[in-house]
Parts: sequence; C-alpha cells; structure tokens
Amino acid sequence: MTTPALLPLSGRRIPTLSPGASSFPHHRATLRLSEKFILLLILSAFITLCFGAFFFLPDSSKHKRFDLGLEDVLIPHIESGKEGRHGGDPRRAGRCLGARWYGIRADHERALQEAKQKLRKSKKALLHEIQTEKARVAQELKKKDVPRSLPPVPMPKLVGVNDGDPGEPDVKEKRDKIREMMKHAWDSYRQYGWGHNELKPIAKKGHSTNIFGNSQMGATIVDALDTLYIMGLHDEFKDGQEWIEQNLDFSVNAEVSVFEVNIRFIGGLLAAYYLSGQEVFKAKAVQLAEKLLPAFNTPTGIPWAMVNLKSGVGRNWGWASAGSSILAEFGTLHMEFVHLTYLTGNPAYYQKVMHIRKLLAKMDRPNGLYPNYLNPRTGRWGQHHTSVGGLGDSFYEYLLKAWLMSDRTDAEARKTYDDAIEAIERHLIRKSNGGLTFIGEWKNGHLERKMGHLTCFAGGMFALGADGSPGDKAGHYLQLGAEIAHTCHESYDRTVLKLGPEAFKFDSGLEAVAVRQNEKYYILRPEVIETYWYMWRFTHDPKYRQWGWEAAQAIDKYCRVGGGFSGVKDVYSSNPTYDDVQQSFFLAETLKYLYLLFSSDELLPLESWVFNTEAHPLPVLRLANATMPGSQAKR
Ligand code: DMJ
Repeated sequence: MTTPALLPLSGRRIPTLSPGASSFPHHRATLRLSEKFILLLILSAFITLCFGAFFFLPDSSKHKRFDLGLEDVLIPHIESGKEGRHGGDPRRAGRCLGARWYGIRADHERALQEAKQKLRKSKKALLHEIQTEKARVAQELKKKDVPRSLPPVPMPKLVGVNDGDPGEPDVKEKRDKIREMMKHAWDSYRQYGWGHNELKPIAKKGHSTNIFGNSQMGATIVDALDTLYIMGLHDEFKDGQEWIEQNLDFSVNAEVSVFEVNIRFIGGLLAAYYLSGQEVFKAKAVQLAEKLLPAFNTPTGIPWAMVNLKSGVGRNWGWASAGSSILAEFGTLHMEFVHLTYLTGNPAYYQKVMHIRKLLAKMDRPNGLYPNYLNPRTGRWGQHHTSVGGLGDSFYEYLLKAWLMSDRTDAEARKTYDDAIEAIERHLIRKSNGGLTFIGEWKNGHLERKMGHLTCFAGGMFALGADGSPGDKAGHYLQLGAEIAHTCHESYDRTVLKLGPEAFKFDSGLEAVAVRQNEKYYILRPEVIETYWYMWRFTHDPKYRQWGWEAAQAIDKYCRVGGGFSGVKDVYSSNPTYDDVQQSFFLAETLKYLYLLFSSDELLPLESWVFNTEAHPLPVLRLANATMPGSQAKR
C-alpha cells in the first residue's frame, strides 16, 4: 500500500477546503461523522450495562470469587493443565474448592459457638483462663531463651589460673584479710540482697540504680564471680553459678545502660567462662549481647546509651549535651565484643565496634582531643569537654587494651591511643605548685584544675602502655604512671579517713583536696588501688603494697558495717555517715585488685590476660595469622 503524497507520515490529518471546491463532499462527511457518533453512543451504553450486570450479580458469585482467591496457587495449575496438588483433574479440583469453602464455614460456626460459651462463663473463670494462657505463653518465650549450644572454638591458652601464693607469710596474711573482706561482702549480699542488683548494707535489703533500669538481674553475683573464683571461694562461686543458671533472665522490660551491662555483665560472664570453663556463662553472655545489639540502630551506628532489653528501643541520657552518646560508654565495648565474635563466629559484634573506631578516625578533633559527647543522629561532637575521668576514661583504656588483647597486632588501636595520650599530655596534664602531677579537665578551651577519683586509674594505664610506646618514651610513661599514683595517694593521705574523695582540686593554694561537700564522698571505688597494683607489677616498689594496705585497712575500719560494706559521705569527717550502698564494683574490682596486689605475679600474668574496665580478666587472643570473622566485611 502506498501512502498519499499529501498525507504526513505521522500526525493527525488536518481537513482543509480549497477556495472554489464544492460544499457537497463536506456535507457527506458531516453525516458520516454523526452516524459514527450514534454508533459509539450505543456501544458505550452496552458496555456500561455489562459492567453494571457484573457488579450486581447475586452474592453466590462473590463467594466463588473468594474461594478462587484462596486458591490462587492452585488455579494456575488447573488452567495450564499442569499437575497441581489435585493431580490436574479440574473436577476434582472443583470438588476440593467446595469442600474448602464448607470447611471455612464450619470453622466460623465453631468459633461462634466457642465465643458464646465463653460469654456464659463467670468473670472469675474468664480471668483464670486468661492468666493460665498468659503463663503458658511466658513459659514458651522463656524456653526460646534457653542457652543454645554455640559452635566450639579453640579455648585460648589460659596461663596463670593458679593460687598465686605470694610466699612471704606477712603478705599472705594480708591477702587472707582481703579474702575475709570479700567473704563478708558476699555473705551479706547472699543473706540480705540475693538476686537484687546490689545491697543496702545498713538497711539490710536489696538495692538498685537507674543503670540497671528496673531489672533485678543479680549484678553483684555476676560482677563478683571471677573474684570468688580467683580467691578460691568455690562454694560461693557454685552458689552464684546456680543462681545464674536458674534465674538470670534477660527477657525483661527494663531500660539498661549499654555500657554498664557490657562491662559488668558481659565482661563478668566472659571472665567466669574463661576461668571456670562452664558453658553456661558463655551462653548467657551471648544471649545478653544479642539484646544489646538494637542499641546500635542509629543513623551513625554510634549506639544509644540505654536500651530496653525487651523492645530493643534505645535512647540517650537526658542530661547528656545535645542528645549525645558518651565517649566512655560507646568507646568501651571493644574488648567484650571482640571476644563475643571470637566465641560465636558471629561477625556482627566485631563489625559494630570497628565501625565506631573508623567513624571516630574520620572526625576532626579540637586540639587533637576527643570531646566526651557525640550525637548519634548527626555524627557531630556535642560540648567540647574532654576528660580522662568520668565520661572519657575507659575510651582511652580500651584503645590500649585492644592492642594488648590482639597480642599487640592491632597497630591501628595502638596508634590511636598514642595520639590521644600525646594530646592529653599537652593540654591536660600539669604540675601543681606543690609539685604534684595532675590530670585536669578541658572545658571549651579552658583547663579546669580538678581531678576525679575516676581519673586515678590513668596511672595504671600509663604504666601498662609504657612498653610499646613510640620513640623512646617507655621510661617517661612509667614515670608518669608513678607520678599519678603518688598524687592519688596524696588525695587519700590528706583526709581524716585515709580514703580518697570523689574529686580534688589544685587551685588557689589547694593541693589534692576536695572543696565542695558533694565531692567529699568515697563510694568504695577501685581506681587508686588499681593503679597501685599495676605499678606494683611493673616496678615491685614495696610502697605500692604499703599504700594498698593502708587503703584496705581504712575501708575495713570505716566502711565495714554489720550488713556488708558501705560508702561514706565525707572522708574529711571523723564521724562519717554512710551512703548505705555496697556497689557491685567493690567485689568485682576493689577487692580483686587488693587480692592481686598481695599475690604473686604468676596469678593472671599481664602478658596473657587483659583486664576489662570492671577488672574482669579476658585472655589475650593469639590469633597469629588468622583473621576475626567479619574483619573484611562492612557494618
Ligand atoms: C567501674 O564500674 C568501672 O571501673 C568503670 O570504668 C568506671 N568506674 C566504676 C567504678 O568506679
């Protein structure tokens, strides 16, 4: 077929009338158009009618469509003639559809009958039924939480899990005294606070704080386990293990601190597992870790400070600058999480903490310092406050310990630690007029000449990191550790009770003393004794055992009460009042460091063990050339 020359190859034809042309053909064309229009009208009326009839069909046809909907898997087989579940016979399939329809109807009727019967029951009977059903569902959920068996991994070589007998009788006597103090703390908790998180040793009842939400998870039991084990208190250890096996349940509607639960519970359970070899501790640690993972669901991967163990919903502390997460909290997960990946083969834990490290590495740091606050939504720093005490402390500690725990292969962690410490030395560490070295706090470009009890742990950290520091600075860092130990000892020695205050100043003629009333308390904290112990291990200078013994005696004299040990509100008062709390870290850390101070170095040698920030020892992972599962993968 040819195309008329005037007709464009595409587009609509535009009718044109040339001048002088007859009007007749035009008239004929108009008539044809109207006929077409009428035909079109009739056609559309017919289609409308058909549609109407279709939609107003009687109910039975709708039922058929419903049945067909249920069988949408089956129908294609019937239509295509292929073998379906009914062997490809359409009649058989039809019978089956009908039977199914009657089945559904019967089900509905049965449900209706049951509902009628239920409504006839008394309110009491109904309530009883609901309670029984609730209990059954709860039981089933609990069953799901039963420790699953985990893939076996080679146990790292555990060196130095021994008695650590110090040899000299006078040292042994001191060590026995510390063991007796542990027994008093444990027995009191066993008697008055069993199963609660902590103990009120004067009121003689259970105690808890907001870091554990409203949970009752036996924090003292979990935190104390490895100390009991090391001290050879095996009956007590067994008691704790039994409680954990039967009662430790993480399916609780409690909003807990991710950091605290990690260092006390996961750290405590992992250490108990490594020391005793009891699988239950590993399984419980993994169960709990799974509950913490939702805290990392933030736009940046920086975890929330708190997470609800049941719902997985996370949020930050209301007091933290601009909705920020805290450096010492999200920066103190590495040790435990690396062990979790090692033990389970699940790369998620490792990836989460490595992601945090990578993110921090990319950020600008004011004066090379890490601010304590980081917003997990925006990935921006909050207030420019830097501290080696509260809010910052264990972030630096975990950089160093990540390197140590990797058998000194994690060079990135070591470099990050060295750079951070270098900036801290430049901006935060000063000598007082009286010659005491102190670590102040950096607040928006200004140095506050105040040091916290918490900051005193840094003496031990500097000593621990001395070997392996860049250049020839090992001696310098060991010396810095000794100076911090000395300053912190002074903060104890300048009080009436010979126990250190929560914070002390180096200002306006003041040297290592607290000024404000609310900084004069001592709550059984370990940091000063922790530093004595590290200094003892690295120098064997007898003064550290002497200082440790002074502190132990002061604790026994002023903090010991009938129902355990209590913090005191004013270390400068000869007649102190108690805060009535026996902190779980007193059993996990303070008494453990004291015991180790009077033991031989063969007990948990530092070449083979790294203590987490709650003093829970975890073995060095000598992975040689092996890589951690997931070390190549992204978050
Ligand atoms: C402990 O829970 C840990 O040492 C933590 O890192 C900070 N301080 C308390 C005890 O003072």
